[in-house]
Amino acid sequence: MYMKEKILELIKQYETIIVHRHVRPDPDAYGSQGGLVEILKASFPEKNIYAVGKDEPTLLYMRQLDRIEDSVYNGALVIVCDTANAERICDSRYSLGEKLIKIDHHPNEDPYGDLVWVDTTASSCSEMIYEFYLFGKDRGLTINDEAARLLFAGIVGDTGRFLFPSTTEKTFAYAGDLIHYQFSRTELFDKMYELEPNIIKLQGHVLQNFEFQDNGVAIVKLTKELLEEYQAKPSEASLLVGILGDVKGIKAWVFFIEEQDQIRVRLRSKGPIINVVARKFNGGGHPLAAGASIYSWDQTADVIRELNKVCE
Ligand SMILES: [Mn+2]
Repeated sequence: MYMKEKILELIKQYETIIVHRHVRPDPDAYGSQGGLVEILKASFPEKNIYAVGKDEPTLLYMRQLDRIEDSVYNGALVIVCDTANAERICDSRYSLGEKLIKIDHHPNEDPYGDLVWVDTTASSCSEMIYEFYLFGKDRGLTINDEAARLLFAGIVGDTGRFLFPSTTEKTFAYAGDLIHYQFSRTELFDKMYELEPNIIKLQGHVLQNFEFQDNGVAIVKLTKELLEEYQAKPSEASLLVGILGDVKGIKAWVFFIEEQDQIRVRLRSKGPIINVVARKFNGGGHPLAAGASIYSWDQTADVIRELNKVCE
């Protein structure tokens, strides 16, 4: 409670507030960032409030980002949503502001910022932003339909449509609140889960070809050549990582997705803690959903060995 109060006090003190989120954004990154910006704009129309970062083509339905000059950071308050480590903050200018706030639900490995509000029991950062609104609604905070749409999308995204164990009674209660606002859930769900025909076909390839070991570990390797064959971008291939969760007997799995200059390692688990594996390869994330990068196909054997260790 105390931290939310301090954050609200700081927000009230600043005329310019710039909100960031992580690189390779997902709906929760956009949702928490955009939801917070909409709440602050509705609450403090006299302030200058911006959402910044690189556009993600697959998430344009969520929000347009603001383009701002470096000088806007002079004397500004910067808030970063949904980002565990400072290196993962999209737009490195976050450090140009006067004060920095971190709001996140990942393990607090890098407590950057003057104020740090981390709640690892929250399903999503969007859930935290709604909680922040609930805290502040009698202290000057207002919400609008667009904020509700963005926060709902963030919660839906990070909980896998309320399927993951991170989904709590509070998550459902907040989602229940949010659907009272005016936005089309059908339209939102269509945008969130529609896939291009070529990506559906790539999904078929993954389902036909994943390697399944006796110990419940599954492995998928998507080379540059294969992605070219399906005309799929690495970011699109990443959208498929969750599909192996339905395999009977699966414990944990890894997707290796080749990009221009690296191979992205995307780890998922139904129990074994796999962010420890990600950390061994300069990555990180949640206990059951994490990522890292390697630089040659030879290294995949090292990742698989570490993944097997945590699944023993
Ligand atoms: Mn998140």
